[in-house]
Amino acid sequence: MSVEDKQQARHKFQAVFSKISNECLDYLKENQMPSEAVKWFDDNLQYNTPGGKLNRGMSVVDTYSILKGGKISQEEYERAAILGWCVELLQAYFLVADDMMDGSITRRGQPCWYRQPQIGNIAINDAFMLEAAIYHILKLHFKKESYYVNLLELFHDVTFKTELGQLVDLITADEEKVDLDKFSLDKHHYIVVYKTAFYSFYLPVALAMFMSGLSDENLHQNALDVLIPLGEYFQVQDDYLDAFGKPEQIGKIGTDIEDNKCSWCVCIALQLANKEQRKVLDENYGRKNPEQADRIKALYSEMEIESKFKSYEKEAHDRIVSLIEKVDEKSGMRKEAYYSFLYKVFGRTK
Ligand code: GPP
Ligand code: MG
Ligand code: MG
Ligand code: MG
Repeated sequence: MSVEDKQQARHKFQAVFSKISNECLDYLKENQMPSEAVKWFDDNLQYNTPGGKLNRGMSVVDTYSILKGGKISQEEYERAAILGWCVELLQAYFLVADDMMDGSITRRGQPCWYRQPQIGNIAINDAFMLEAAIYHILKLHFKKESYYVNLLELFHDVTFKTELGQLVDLITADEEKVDLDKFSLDKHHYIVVYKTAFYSFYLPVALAMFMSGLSDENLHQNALDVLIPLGEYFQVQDDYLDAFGKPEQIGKIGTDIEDNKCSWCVCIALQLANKEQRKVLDENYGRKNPEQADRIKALYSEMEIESKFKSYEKEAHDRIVSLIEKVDEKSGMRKEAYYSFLYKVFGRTK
């Protein structure tokens, strides 16, 4: 797809957001909310929902279109896009809350929502409202569909799984007492599969599958077999970019080292460290002091974590391609649906 085509696809998708955000605001008006509350929710929706890469949301449309053989009507486009925006609302809900829990500074190139003047802890309620908007929109547009309960169960289950991952992420990152023995690649695997892979990769594809009548459990299990490894790879990239990406490019300032996170980078460093390097890790990781975080970054360079990441990336790419190649297209699933996802994330720099 050319840059112009991509831009156009983004605009078309964004147009659907105006419609669903207005439907959410109408609900507040029907409930006689004071105008300043309607404005507050509008600002919350606009600030937190449409400004990201939109990969997750647009993947619902792309996958649905691939499953339907490439041609879909305007009406079908709109319905798939509405489900896509529900994924983006879920993402917005998670990010508003995650930034508070991680004490982050910026997101998508602007201050995190909770850091805006006048917002602070109200952001907790704002996050809940972004989540509630999902179910309001699903009811408005999908209540009559035979797969409505499947959609509801899917959103609920994926949300619960993400929260499990977030819990392990948080309790493995004790900020009072740094104990690097708690970290391992196995622990990391669990955290990233749960906190990221289900909602970012399985959810968009599963929504498109339900919408196109593919609800067989085995088929969904097959989708998980490809999409969970893809999601794991995506979160390893996120961990890598947290330490090595430029804030102007990734739109956020990394906090994993200061937050004592069980990141892929520190897990690899721990595996390879000699005695002195381990000492540097023990004495500097997980501290709020920027000089200590810089010491860890210098150690990562010395230990060539960047080149370890490049090798991991190649290995993960080849492994995922071989998983995709195993897909049985007679089942109704299409390899192209997975490849389009892989191309969106492979080698990303933001
Ligand atoms: C990404 O973690 C995971 C999430 C955003 C899920 C949060 C889940 C909740 C239940 C709130 P991250 O902290 O590495 O993301 P980022 O680097 O974008 O802050
Ligand atoms: Mg975070
Ligand atoms: Mg986090
Ligand atoms: Mg991160």
